Order: sequence, then C-alpha cells, then structure tokens
Amino acid sequence: MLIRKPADLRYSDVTPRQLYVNRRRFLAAGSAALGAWTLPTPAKAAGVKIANVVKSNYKVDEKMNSYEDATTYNNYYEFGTDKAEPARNANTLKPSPWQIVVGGLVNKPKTFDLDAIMKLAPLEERVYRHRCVEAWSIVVPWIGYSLANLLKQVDPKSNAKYVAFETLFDRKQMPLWGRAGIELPYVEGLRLDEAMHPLTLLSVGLYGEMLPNQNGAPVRLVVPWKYGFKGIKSIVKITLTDELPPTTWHATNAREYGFYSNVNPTVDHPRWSQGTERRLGELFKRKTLMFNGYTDQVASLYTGLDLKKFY
Ligand SMILES: Nc1nc2c(c(=O)[nH]1)N[C@H]1C(S)=C(S)[C@@H](COP(=O)(O)O)O[C@H]1N2
Ligand SMILES: [Mo]
Repeated sequence: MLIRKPADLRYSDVTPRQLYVNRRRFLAAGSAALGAWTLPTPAKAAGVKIANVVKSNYKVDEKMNSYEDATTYNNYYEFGTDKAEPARNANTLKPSPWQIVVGGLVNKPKTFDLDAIMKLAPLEERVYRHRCVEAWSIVVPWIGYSLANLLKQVDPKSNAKYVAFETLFDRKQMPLWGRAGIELPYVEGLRLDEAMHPLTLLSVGLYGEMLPNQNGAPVRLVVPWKYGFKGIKSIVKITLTDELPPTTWHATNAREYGFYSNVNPTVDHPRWSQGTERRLGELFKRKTLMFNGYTDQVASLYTGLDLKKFY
C-alpha cells in the first residue's frame, strides 16, 4: 500500500469503492462515485473508500458486526426515531462542504473544513465495542483519530474544564426534525480529561469507507466506554468551557440520563436493567462489562467519583 505523510493527505484522496466489490452499494453511491477526483455528491458519501488508513492496536478481540448491522440499525433522531428510519431518511443531509467551528476557552480558536479534518492526523481503523443505553451493542471498525489531536491544535486555556459538542441543525436538511421529540440541535459534552483521552475517537468513517449519513457523516464522536448517545453525530461546533455543558438526553430526562453516562452494569436505567445487552445479530444476551470493557484504560479518570451518583 502506498504510504503518504498525513500532511499530504487530502479529502479528495478518497476513492470510489470498486464496482465489483458490491454492485448494489456502488449503485446506491450514485454517479458521483465515478469521478474519483471530485468530492462525492454530498448525500452519497457512503460507499466512498478512504485511502491510507493505518490499523490501530485499539481493537477488541470480538467478532465484528456486519456493515449492514452498523448502517441499517441506527439512532439519529433528526431523521426518525425508529432504528430503520435514519438509513432511509438521512439522504437529505449534505456532508460536504462541512465546517467545525472550535472555540471557547482556547488560545487558538479555529474553523476546520473537512479537508483539514481528514488530514489533521493519521487516520486509524479502530475496532470498538459501542453500547447503546437501550441495551444493544455493536462492534464496528471505525476510522478516525483521537479527538485530542484536534483539541491540541486550538490550545485549550488552563481554565477549560469541559468540551461541548453540537450537531448540525438545519430544517431543510432535516425535514423530519419536528418528529424527533428532543430539543435540537443535539448537544453533548465531556469533561476535558475525558475528551483528551486517546480512546475518544473523532470518526470520519467505518468499514474502510466514509461515514454514511445515518452514522453521522461527515464527522462524529465515538466514546466507547460510555453509552452510545455520547457519540454525537454530524458535529458542527466544539466549545471549550468551564461550566458543565448541557447534554440532550439529560435535558430530556435528567432522572434517566446523566452527564457521565459511563457504561455501568451495576447502575440500572430506571426502566430496565443495564446488566446485560444484546449484541446485534446475536440471539442470546451477554453480560455488559464495566466501562464497556475499557476499565484498564479509563478507570483512573474516575478515582474517588461515586459512579452511582454521577451516572
Ligand atoms: N445528532 C445525533 N447524534 C446521535 C444520536 C442522535 O439521535 N442524534 N443518537 C445517539 C445514540 S442514542 C446512539 S446509540 C448512537 C448510535 O450510533 P450509530 O447509529 O452509528 O450506531 O448515536 C448517538 N448520536
Ligand atoms: Mo443509544
């Protein structure tokens, strides 16, 4: 494989998936995929291969879910609240051109366009467990890099304690927004040390390809030791702050969803157990692991914190 320095990587380095690999998906990607030198047609980034991805050691030793599982069973309320709806409805989202505005308590506020995001750090493939608070889970080969790479570029001020994230909210691109039943834009937040943790992934792709819209194109978060809703999709804004940022699910129902939302089999949701989960594609439930199995890496972030109180 041709290896190039990250600085040489361009968003336009993405190449179309070869026709014979999966004709149906290629057709879904549409005619834009025929022009390898152009940006993919906005709504059709799915099926577009990402070049120069390095394999990461962050790889769980479990069977991966299928591309089908990961891209047809989704939560993206802006495009419908049923699991099958985002895959059907998110084609109205335009993931290009795209910008993420990064500011707040930083010394070097900066706006990143997609090209800059794609080449900011070497793109890695990381196979993570991802567990939804609704007790289903999935193992996905994500593509991206540690969010810390981006945060370091804006140089957080010493009084910055939290990072707030915001999803795009555009009624034209999200015509079903009124059915979401949550306040929009979707917002999320992390403590700064959580955001700087190497496991916290800024993701631009999965299964070797750019993120399909329903998975949060063109750039989303994956925080594998927390419930899936912390993995905010289609990010347009990142703000460093000294105050606990509002988070969508906490704002919707504070009793049921906390700020931390670490995967914790000993703290049940008020309406169901968090002790077990169903891996998509499997018949029998499996035990949910503390911090979703990432205890060795993240437990030290929470020494002295009462995880029942700070759920
Ligand atoms: N903007 C936005 N981000 C979101 C959501 C959403 O509804 N809107 N759902 C969250 C939830 S509940 C989960 S479980 C994950 C699902 O990610 P996936 O569809 O890629 O598996 O996205 C999270 N990010
Ligand atoms: Mo979720």
